[in-house]
Amino acid sequence: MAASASSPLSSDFFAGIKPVRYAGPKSSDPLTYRHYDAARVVGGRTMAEWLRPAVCWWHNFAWNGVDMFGAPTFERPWFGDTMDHARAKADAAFEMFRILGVPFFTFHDRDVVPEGADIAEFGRNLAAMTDHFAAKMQASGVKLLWGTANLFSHPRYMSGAATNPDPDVFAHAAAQVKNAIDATHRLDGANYVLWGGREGYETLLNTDLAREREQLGRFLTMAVEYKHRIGFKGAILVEPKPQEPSKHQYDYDVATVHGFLQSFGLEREVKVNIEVGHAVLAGHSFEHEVALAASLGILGSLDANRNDYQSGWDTDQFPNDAPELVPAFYHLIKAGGLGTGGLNFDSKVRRQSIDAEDLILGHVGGLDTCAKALLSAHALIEDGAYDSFLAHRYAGWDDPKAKAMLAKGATLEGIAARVAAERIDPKPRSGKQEWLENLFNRFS
Ligand code: XLS
Ligand code: NI
Ligand code: NI
Repeated sequence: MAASASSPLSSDFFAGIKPVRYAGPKSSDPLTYRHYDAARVVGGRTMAEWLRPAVCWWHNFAWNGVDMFGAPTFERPWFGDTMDHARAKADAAFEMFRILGVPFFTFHDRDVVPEGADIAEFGRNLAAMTDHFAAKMQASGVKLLWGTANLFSHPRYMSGAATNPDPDVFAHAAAQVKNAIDATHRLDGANYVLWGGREGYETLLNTDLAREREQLGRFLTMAVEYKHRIGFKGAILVEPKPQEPSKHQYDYDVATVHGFLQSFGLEREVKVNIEVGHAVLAGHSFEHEVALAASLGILGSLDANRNDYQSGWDTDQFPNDAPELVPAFYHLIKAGGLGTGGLNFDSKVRRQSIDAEDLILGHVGGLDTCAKALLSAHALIEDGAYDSFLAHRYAGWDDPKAKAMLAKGATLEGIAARVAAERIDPKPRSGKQEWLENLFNRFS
């Protein structure tokens, strides 16, 4: 089949690297999984079903190791902006998926094809590459966790995409998102993501907040309407982030996104893709964002990459600290899993990590870290002490008089009368933080 033919630029980039297998916690071979055992059943589901891990296109195959002070450090045979390069990139990507044994991938339109001369050519390139991917997905069994559009790299988007003061930029972004949803739909993607990197401001002095918010709400509504019109079954996800690259983004954190969705009547249509590093940038913990999204019914998917705590920006590193992830995985399991979502490694190797093997090692470590956190959180739940602590702490609310205070018709004066009649005088009770921290440590 022509569409799946390899590019003449294809290489043996990963030559000599064998498929990564599960070898158990005692393994000292760095190219084996010590905790991620895809088929192992934990709490009624396989590890692969809980985690639904995905490799991202941009950091692994498009990023070249550049930073603000230095030139690219990576040499990859597929670097270049032609369709032949794009096909060589796809060959390398699917080879990496095979080595890692991961079931999913994610991509931006711009990661996978050249933009060409105009949006029409960009659309044609993307449609052609979509056919190419479809054949490779069919042959490998690898699936698409989500697709998205890059509405932040090109200079036309420097003042925003949907929130741009220029309506022609809004229109261009709409056309690009339409094409990216089409590609995601054609590939049977489980979700479609919108991350608003430029949807915010650099200075409030040049910004009409009210207008930009309306534009973004309208844009998101049209994306949801389009999804239904074409019969795309995946979830639409917004990825919260407080700042970077813009100084302030409208999708600041889970709570902000939920309020935004409610203003436009989209809270049952759109969920969130929560990124570990973004949660930290927003001044929260990852578990806070996961727990809040689950409680609001908008937990969609996760980007598992962490930040370096000393740097203060989105460093997109592979997760490497399992105990730190246990509280978030507790909430994930309690929520019944991620549904159509998964665990995307929106992570990149450091710019000194120039070997093919480094790409594999990063994912092996990241996946093992998440698998270990899953096992710990599951053991914590099985033990039961934590859940019974929580139940006990709020047990007073099971009392009918307590429930009545929250029911419609309850009034402050009615409650005040009861407090007087029953001489209510609550005594402080310990919050037991140290006991809880020690308990979590026992399972980490
Ligand atoms: C950037 C975001 C981005 C999204 C996809 O910080 O994490 O990579 O995941 O556009
Ligand atoms: Ni990010
Ligand atoms: Ni991300």
